[in-house]
Amino acid sequence: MYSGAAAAAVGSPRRDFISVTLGPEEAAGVGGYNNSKAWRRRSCWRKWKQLSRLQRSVVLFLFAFLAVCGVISYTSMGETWKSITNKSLDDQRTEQEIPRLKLANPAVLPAPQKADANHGDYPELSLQKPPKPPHVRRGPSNLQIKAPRRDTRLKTRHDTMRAVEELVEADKVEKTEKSIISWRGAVIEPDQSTEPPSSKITELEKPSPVEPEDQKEPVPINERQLAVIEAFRHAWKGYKDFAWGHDELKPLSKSYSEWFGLGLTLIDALDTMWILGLKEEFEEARKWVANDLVFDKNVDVNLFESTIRILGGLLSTYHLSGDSLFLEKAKDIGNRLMPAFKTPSKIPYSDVNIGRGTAHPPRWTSDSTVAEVTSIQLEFRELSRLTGDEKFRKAVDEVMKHVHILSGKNDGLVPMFINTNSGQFTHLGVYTLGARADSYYEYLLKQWIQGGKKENELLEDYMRAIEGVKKHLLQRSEPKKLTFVGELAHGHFSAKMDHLVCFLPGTLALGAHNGLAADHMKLAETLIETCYQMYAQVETGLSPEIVHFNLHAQKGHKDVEIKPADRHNLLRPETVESLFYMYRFTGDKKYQDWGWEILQNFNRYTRVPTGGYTSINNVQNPSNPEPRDKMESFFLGETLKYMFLLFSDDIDLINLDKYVFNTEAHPLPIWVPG
Ligand code: DMJ
Repeated sequence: MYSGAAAAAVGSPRRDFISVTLGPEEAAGVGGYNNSKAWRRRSCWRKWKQLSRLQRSVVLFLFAFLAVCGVISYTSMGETWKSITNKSLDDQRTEQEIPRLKLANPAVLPAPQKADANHGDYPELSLQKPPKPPHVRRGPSNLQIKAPRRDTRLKTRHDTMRAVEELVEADKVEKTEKSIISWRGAVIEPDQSTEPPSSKITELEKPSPVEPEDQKEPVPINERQLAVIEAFRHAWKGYKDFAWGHDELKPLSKSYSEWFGLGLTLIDALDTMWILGLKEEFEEARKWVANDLVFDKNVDVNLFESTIRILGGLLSTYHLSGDSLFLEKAKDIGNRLMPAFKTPSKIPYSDVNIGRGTAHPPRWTSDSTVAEVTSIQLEFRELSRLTGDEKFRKAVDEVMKHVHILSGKNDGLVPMFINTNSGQFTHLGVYTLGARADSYYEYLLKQWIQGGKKENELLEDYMRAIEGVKKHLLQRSEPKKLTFVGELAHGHFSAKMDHLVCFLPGTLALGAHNGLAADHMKLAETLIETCYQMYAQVETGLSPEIVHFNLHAQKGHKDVEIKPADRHNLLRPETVESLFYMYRFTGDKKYQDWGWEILQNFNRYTRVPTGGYTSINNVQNPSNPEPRDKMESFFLGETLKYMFLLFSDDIDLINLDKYVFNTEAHPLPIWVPG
């Protein structure tokens, strides 16, 4: 209440300050008190008149200001009220909008828990931003950190805003996609090759912003997929009953074999179980990883094999499940493998003792295998991205850079050995796409894809190598004129082809899908036909480990000849792997049918009734294929996984624009620029 004469507020002479005075009685708090309405009105009016014009305007302005504020807050309260009273109506509308906006129930996993608890173990690691949580459609539900239910998710304005942002993002992606020429599932970016080289790999640090994978109704599992699940369960039963926690099942002797003593089959199979939706099996295996998987062991492991199977398997399972246990284990094994890189040339040794932290080459040589030292990159690069620790990536990148400039190649084709002291290729003059060189070519392309197609040296090496294959290694057989990939030894062509080479059609198709030359796809089509014939022309319908093609027509001879030493089958995945890529990119059902034949023949000749599948010694003898009593871990890690994916019509089941498979079929995310 303002009145009277006592200066209460501001005694400044400046005109733009208000000087308010209080009457002596009020100021003193004494005097008569008349509270009649008329008196109050009169008194107010008198006081109003006593104010200067400036004071009056200020007061009026304040009133006006307060009035405006009042109106605004009334409106917003009204909206809140309305939203409360219309809540159910609003909810219904939101529900109806969901399908239209394509935002329904995104299966957003919360960010995988960081491994804070273990910081003490790895003081040098500064954890990077956790990856954007992967979206999951399959897998044990109680291990998924579930998205809130749709109705609660979209209730708040914040969530709606987020949903709209996602929509805008999705729209952007869609627009980008529209500028791309595509055929069923295949993507060709016309100006890929014009992209400027970039060594700024640090830009590529974020995981792909994957679309929620469960937006659509899950595609129902079909009969062939069910047959794969049945096969997996049968194999798993044998492993569980007789080899639990060991490296490989010996299904006939109902026992196991150890290679590294690290539960190789179990780890290799983790993400397969996730993809096949085998909840119980996955949970049980997870428990074993949590309680029994120990890397602090005085044991020599092969760097390449443990990287692709163990590190790769743990990383992909981490991505699919969002469960930080697997990342912790991946970091542990990753760190323990690092001593392998301590060599004079930085080309890693083949073997590491993961308990002692020492590494060494094989006893008889100081050479490493070229495919081995150049096929560990996807895994270590991903480990660096997840942990923020560059040492993993630096170590493997250095190998690639070194090999990139190394002499001794033949039109991009590499020899099979490299010396860990000198860093030079050894045993020059022998070139193959099979054992000891195979995945060098595969990883050139796949690293380029993983890194967002920016590392041009990788692409150059890949393109040159494929030209080298065309120039030196391709031939056609008789009588069917199958195109095959042979070998070159000191200038002499050999019509020998390992089953391992059958990764190539899939890789070529993947390259074409990513914008590389269309003739790569043509070559892929002819080569996969050849790989299929390596099965179809054999008595059991299963391919041997190695075939020799006939270059000249001979009466009564097929294209494929098999030497006695080569007629075993180890349940390998390469042909099925390529069939999967071919089907994904072309939609041609014949690839599924071929895969189905192969699965049936595995069931016919390699299935052991008491559980498990076995490698066989003689693919040419259906009445006695001579079981070898061993189920390799890649049968569960790769062969059955690719079978299941081959029979699926759901291109989002491990979308090939979001994931790249390592050479052991463990999917790792493709990075997008941060
Ligand atoms: C697997 O370990 C990998 O696929 C590797 O690249 C080659 N050998 C086996 C499967 O045949």
